[in-house]
Amino acid sequence: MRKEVKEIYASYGVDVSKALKELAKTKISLHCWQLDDVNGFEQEGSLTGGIQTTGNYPGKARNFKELTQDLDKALSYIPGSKKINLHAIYQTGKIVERNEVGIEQFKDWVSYAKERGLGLDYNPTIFSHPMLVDGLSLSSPDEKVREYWIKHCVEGLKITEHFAKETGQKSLMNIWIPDGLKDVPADRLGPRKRLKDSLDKILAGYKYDKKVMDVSVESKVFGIGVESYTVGSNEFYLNYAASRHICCLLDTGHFHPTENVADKISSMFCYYDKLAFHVSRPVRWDSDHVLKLNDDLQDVADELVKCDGLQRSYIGLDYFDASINRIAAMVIGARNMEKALLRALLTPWNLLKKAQDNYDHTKVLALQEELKTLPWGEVWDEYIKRQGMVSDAQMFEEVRVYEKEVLSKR
Ligand code: RNT
Ligand code: ZN
Repeated sequence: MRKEVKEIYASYGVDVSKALKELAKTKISLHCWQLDDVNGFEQEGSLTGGIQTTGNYPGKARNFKELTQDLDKALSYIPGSKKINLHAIYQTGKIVERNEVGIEQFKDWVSYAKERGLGLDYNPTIFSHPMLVDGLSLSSPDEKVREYWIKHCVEGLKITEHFAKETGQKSLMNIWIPDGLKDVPADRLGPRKRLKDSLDKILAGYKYDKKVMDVSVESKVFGIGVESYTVGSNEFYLNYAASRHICCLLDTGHFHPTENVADKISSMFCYYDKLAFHVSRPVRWDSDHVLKLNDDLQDVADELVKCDGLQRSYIGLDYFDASINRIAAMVIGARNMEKALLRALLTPWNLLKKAQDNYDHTKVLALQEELKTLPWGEVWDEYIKRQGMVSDAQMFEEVRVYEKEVLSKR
């Protein structure tokens, strides 16, 4: 990085070294499911629950060995503090029923994470399974179905606490369910009351250590096949999480396409100490495209920085593209998250806020636009170098070689 770059930012009151330090300690949870199209190790079944992967790019990881081999490759290009986000379907060893999945099934992952100094997050997998009767789980009218999934989540609390204690890093257990209806419901309230009751039973099912882990609930607006009604809507979970003192998770793909998810962050920080995120890129719907460094992503990163939310948020990524090289997909998306955070950290928010409070909206606009052409790319290159990593271009070349030498032979 040229010496002038630091000076340019300093002239706006921005300390580049401080920004780089803050970025390096901000944890990003990398979703293992990008590497195998949300398949997991239980079976080669189809993905159900209103989510879909499209594409059939060769070389998909088929087991723990291949997945961790690919993950290691991806991690070698992702700078910063990292955690791995797991789903119950990534259980290893002797495969057990979902409601039996426990610590034992994740000992391989715990050793993997500890050897690399990584944190771990956990998600009960409440999709792609026959116990989703008529697509319903925790809100099902059938008590047996609800109990099955409640048990799965209670076991999940123990797994998550174990992750935190073993890795020495805070862990998040996130609950997402696909429950909903294709057509206009006869009863909207009934399923929601049942979901509320099921969640209460989960939270009462195991007294987890709140100092080491959090639980979050993830809302959605609709899914494929459940277009008319989603039981776990945004309003449902926002109120549930606030009243139970747990985290509310915002997935940036789970809102109406013209809704600004970034705008929700400051409202939520007025009432919550911490937030959780699945950063994704919706294209016309919740399509889970790989993150691009676009305005939507930048807006989310900016809000997190402005709200002093970086160390108070669980930032997880959630995209899965099966039509391109999966390792490149994971790395490009993760690097874009980091780039957006870097740009946000290099922004003189104090100057901008002051101009707004002085009713100087012309200055706000002028400054916002002026900042766009500052040499943040050089700061990014410096960050990558300090992290001992190669450039974007070099990364792409190396992933191509890996594709030829490893992936294409699967
Ligand atoms: C689905 C949700 C959910 C999943 C992952 C696999 O719409 O976003 O978070 O993508 O749990
Ligand atoms: Zn999500």
